[in-house]
Amino acid sequence: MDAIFLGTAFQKTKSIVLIVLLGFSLNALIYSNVENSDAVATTTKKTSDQANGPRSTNPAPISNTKEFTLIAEEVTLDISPSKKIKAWTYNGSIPGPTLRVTEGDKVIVHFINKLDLPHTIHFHGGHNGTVDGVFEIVAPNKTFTYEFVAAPSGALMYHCHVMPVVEHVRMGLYGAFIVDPKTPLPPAKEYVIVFGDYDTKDIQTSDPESAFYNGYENIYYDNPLPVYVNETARIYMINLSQLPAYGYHVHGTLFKTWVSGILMNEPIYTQTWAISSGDAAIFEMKWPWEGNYVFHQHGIPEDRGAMGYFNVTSPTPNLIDGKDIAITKPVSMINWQENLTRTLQNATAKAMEN
Ligand SMILES: [Cu+2]
Repeated sequence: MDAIFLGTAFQKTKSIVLIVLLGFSLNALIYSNVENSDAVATTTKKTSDQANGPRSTNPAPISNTKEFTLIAEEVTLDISPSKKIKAWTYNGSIPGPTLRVTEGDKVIVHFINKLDLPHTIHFHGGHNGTVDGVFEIVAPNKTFTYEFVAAPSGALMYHCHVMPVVEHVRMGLYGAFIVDPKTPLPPAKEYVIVFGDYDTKDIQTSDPESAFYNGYENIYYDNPLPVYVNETARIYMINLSQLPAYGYHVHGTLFKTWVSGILMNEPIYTQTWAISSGDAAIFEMKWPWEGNYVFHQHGIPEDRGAMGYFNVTSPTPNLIDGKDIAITKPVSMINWQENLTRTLQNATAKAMEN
């Protein structure tokens, strides 16, 4: 009996060892694919074509090099009509500039740290550990160059990763990193919304007094986002607040959501979609009626500045496709948004104050 029992136990142990070994090899296989950005790019293209349905017939852009310079600098800027704050910024605004590339591009980011403390740039998405922006601390007045191949396609982000990270991010060191798929998405009017927060008394509080889109309280309530009737609005939404996940809600329509902002995911229809800090989503929506359609982070943040609306109007006959309206060509509103943020924030550089 004992011998039989021992034999059975041995067989069972052998099976468990085999299963564990198989699990490890599978993990290793998956992990090595994720680590290899070329593999991610290949996988993404294959699945994103399947996931997003009809595409425009524009030829795929050839991969190339996209080079950026981000300068960490201290400025004084407005985050509401009554709140002027000292901010740490990339290139003088909260958020920093939206970096937009195409999947497969070689991305080169020159970082110059003009602040009095060490800082970094940590990108979300695929890259090797030598350019992760965590352990490669950049001292004051030093520079660092980040270089990697952009993947996967979707709404990603960048931010400082020096501890205490809550303070470094909340002070303003963050921005959107958009990776377009090699096969362009269908035409849409495109907006980038980076959700952030701030507190004038306690920079590390979990209950901040201000919550805002693109660095200014109620920015799109006072300056609504224009969209035409039946024109698709596409929102790249990125959460770099320090708040728990609140739902992004839009009035008058359901919207398509790409979970985590990753285009290889199949989109789903949602009425509200919660995004945690450090995560993102891509939304697409349209309205068959004129009107003002509110969007907000449902709950506490909407009363602290995270409220805006879409102003939907009927197109007039003289509109230019690709400039005013997205019929066969996309319309990017990102420059308009960045100019609006800069105008409202009215930043003053540290050196100029003295
Ligand atoms: Cu920092």
